[in-house]
Order: sequence, then C-alpha cells, then structure tokens
Amino acid sequence: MAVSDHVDLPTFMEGVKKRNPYQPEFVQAVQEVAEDIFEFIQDKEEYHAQQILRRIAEPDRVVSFRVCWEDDNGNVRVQRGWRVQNNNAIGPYKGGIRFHPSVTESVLKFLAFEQTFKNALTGLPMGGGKGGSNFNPKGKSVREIMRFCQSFMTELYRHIGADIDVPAGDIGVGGREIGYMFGQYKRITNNFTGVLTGKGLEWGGSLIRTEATGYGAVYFLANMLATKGEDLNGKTAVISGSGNVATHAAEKIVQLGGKVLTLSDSGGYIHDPDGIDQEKIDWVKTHKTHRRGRIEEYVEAYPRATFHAGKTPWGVPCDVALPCATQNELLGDDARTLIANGCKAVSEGANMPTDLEGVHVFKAAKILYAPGKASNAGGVAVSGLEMSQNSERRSWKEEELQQMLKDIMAGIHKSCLAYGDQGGGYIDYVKGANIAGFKKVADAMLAFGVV
Ligand code: NDP
Ligand code: 2IT
Repeated sequence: MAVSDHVDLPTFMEGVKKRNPYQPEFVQAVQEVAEDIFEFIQDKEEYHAQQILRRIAEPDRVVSFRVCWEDDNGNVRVQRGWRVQNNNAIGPYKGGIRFHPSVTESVLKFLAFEQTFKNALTGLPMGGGKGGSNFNPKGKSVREIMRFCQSFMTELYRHIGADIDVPAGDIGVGGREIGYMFGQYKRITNNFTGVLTGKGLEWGGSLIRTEATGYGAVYFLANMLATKGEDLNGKTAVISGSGNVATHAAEKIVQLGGKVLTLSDSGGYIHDPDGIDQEKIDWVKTHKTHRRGRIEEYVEAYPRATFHAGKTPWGVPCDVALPCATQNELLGDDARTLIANGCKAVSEGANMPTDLEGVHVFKAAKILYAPGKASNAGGVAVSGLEMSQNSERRSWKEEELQQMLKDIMAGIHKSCLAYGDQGGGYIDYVKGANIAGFKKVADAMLAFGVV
C-alpha cells in the first residue's frame, strides 16, 4: 500500500491547493465534498488504493480557447472560452454553459466537479462537465450575442457530441443562446443530433426543461418539509436571483400555496410584502428576459415593494429560503441571520451559493438544508430526459415528464436519507448527497481500472 493513499484531509487539501493555485472556487467545492468523503472511505481500502477522490478532483481535460467576434461598431473583441470535461465514468460529459464576466477556469472547474456528483444523483447516465466564457451579455445587442455564440461554437463543436459531451444553458445562456449555438453546430457538422439540451420545442427540445430546475428545487424542499410533517402552504419564502431558476422556483412556491417575498439581481433585491404572485412573476420573466431590464424597476410597476441596492435578501424574515442566483451569495453571517429569524429550510437552486462557513452554520443548527447538487438537479435531469427523447426521436407528454421530474427529485431525496440520516430526526443532506453521488461514480471508476 502506498503511503500517499492514506493522507489525512488537511494534507489532501494542501495538495489540491498546491496543484490549483488561484482557483479558490474549485478548492472550496473539493473541500466541501472531501469533508464527507474522507469519513466515508475511512474503512474502504479500495477507494484509497485506487485514489478515487484524487482522480475525480482532477478533470479529465480542460479545453481553453480564444473566441473572436465583431461588435456592432466593427471592433474586434476577444474573449476566452472553456469546456471542462471533469468525469465520464457513468455517461457522456453533461453540464451547462455560462456566459458571465466572472467566469474563470476556477469557476468552471468547480461547476464541472459539482456536476459530476449531481448528475450521478439523478440516476441517469450522465458524466460531469461545464463550459463558458467571460463574455458579458449585458448591454450587447441580440446580433452581437448571436455572433459571439457562433464564434464560441466554431471551436467548441470539435469537443462535443451526443455521446461525448452534451452542453446546456446556465447563467447568461438560455433558449436564445442555445438556438444560436445549435444552429452553428448543425451548419458546421451537417449533423442534426441531440448535442445540446434546452433546445426549442420545434427542434428537439423537451417540455418542462425550462421550468425543471426551479420546480425541482421546490419539490426537493417539499420532500424535506414532509420529513417534519409540514408542507409549503402558507409559508413565506425568500428567493435570490430573478433568472430562469429563481422565477420558476417562485412559480412553484406560489402554486403550492406559499408566499414569495423577494427576488434579486446583481444590483440588489426587491421586497414585496404583498407577495410576488403569478402575475408579478410573469412580469419579472418578461422584464428580465425580453426587455433585459433590471429588478429595481419592479418597484415602479408595484409601488408597495421596496428596492434595496447592493444587498442580498437574507435579512428578510422567512420560513424557507432559496438562493437561486450564483456561487457564494449566502455567507456565514447571512446563514446566522436566517436561522435567528426562524428560517426552517434552505433549498439551493444555484450552484454552491452558500460559502463553506455558511454550510457549517446550517449543519450545526441542524436545519433542513439541501446543497445545490441535490436540490437543483431537476434541470439536468430533464436534460437527461431530453437526450433520451432525442435518441428515440420522439417527444414525451408533459404529464409524463412532470411525473418523472417529481419522481427523480424524490429519488434524490431518498438517496440523501440513505447516507445522511444522523438519527434523532436530523438529516445531513450535504453528507447524504456527497456520499451517494460519490459512490456511484467511484464504483464505476473501480470497474475501469487505472485510467
Ligand atoms: P440566469 O442567467 O437566468 O439568471 C441568473 C440570475 O442570477 C440573474 O438574476 C442574475 O442577475 C443573478 N446573478 C448572476 N450572477 C450574479 C452575481 N455575481 N451576483 C448577484 N447576482 C447574480 O441563470 P440561471 O437562473 O439559469 O442560473 C442561476 C443559478 O442556478 C446558477 O448558479 C446556475 O449555475 C444554477 N443552475 C442553473 C440551472 C439551469 O437549468 N439554468 C440548473 C442548475 C443550476 P443579473 O441579471 O444582474 O446578472
Ligand atoms: O448546473 C446545472 O445543472 C445546469 N446548468 C444544467 C445542466 C444541464 O446539462 O442541463
């Protein structure tokens, strides 16, 4: 047995930090998983001997490329694009594409690492990947966005494929961008294939893919509340973000009888004491997507609401909270504030929205706390169903898909219970998700030997 096989957690993390300098998000994501996995594999010699965690924390490959495009004034612009293919032990690489100025290799490596466990939890055959660019869609014309997407795909196409790597949307990438990228893929390759998910319904997309992440996060929340004999009826909810995930989470909360008090964007949050009902959610969807407006304009349409510039919404008292914007948007002090104000449950719609200190605060308080890799898996799950429909060359009915999404979220909840039940009525969902996701990928890797 090699000495290095049995390093302790701090030594393992030292190595991760050393090998990934200036990549704090990636190191954070690995740390959060390693805290649980080290305990789990303590007495499992094979996982040590085969260096499984070390291998999952080393992406299969990171492709980085230049993306040139011309803006409306004829200026040449240069961005960086990436695809991180983290692990394909259980299926083709699968994960979204993010366009945001904060995108770095570290951010995409953390997202691809998380995606590996999340995709395993869905029970569908998908490996983990993520891609994107530091391109900022804000303030760009639709034509500029189209040209950028085409240029991005002109390089990306050679790295992806329906059985190789299947990208989808994420921050800054919705149906419109998927359309431009799919159009360019098809043009270059002359191949009409399910190479992207989140496609339009007319050209191979799946019903409920758009809604799936937000709806799934609320189904997961309802599953957690049910363990305490509770439901969402009459509960107040604080939600961050106002994009795809946030607006659909809000919609499902309202459908299940809850009251949504907040939404946000990078400019601040709005607080509507009357509740953000379906009509107001529709207004936000149109405003943010089609008018490309800011959330602060909500208070002009609904004057009883207030706008809080530069702030996150975690100080607003609530029964349940759903961070649905971005990573590290809910810090240790925010977690303490939520608990002090009586928040009973947190379901993450975003990826790693809670920082490590916040995670530890929620765990110590033993509240119902679902990490994104479990609670936001509904989106990629329906992406997996889109892949199946594309392979079958048919489309399933909405009711079938709604039921499958509910069943998959209930299945993930069950997997979390299997490994996270700590007794005394406390379920550590972080631990449950980490171990259940790890075990599936790890066991596949063991079968393949040293590759
Ligand atoms: P959208 O682009 O539709 O919306 C993103 C929202 O988050 C916007 O309101 C945006 O505000 C806000 N936001 C983005 N970056 C920041 C930031 N740095 N600070 C504050 N607010 C910010 O993206 P999605 O809704 O698709 O994604 C939201 C989260 O959900 C991400 O973490 C994503 O990885 C995760 N996720 C998405 C899935 C999907 O299917 N789309 C699946 C699973 C997880 P602004 O308009 O000001 O930029
Ligand atoms: O973080 C995520 O799970 C996504 N952005 C969705 C990925 C997908 O392939 O649907």
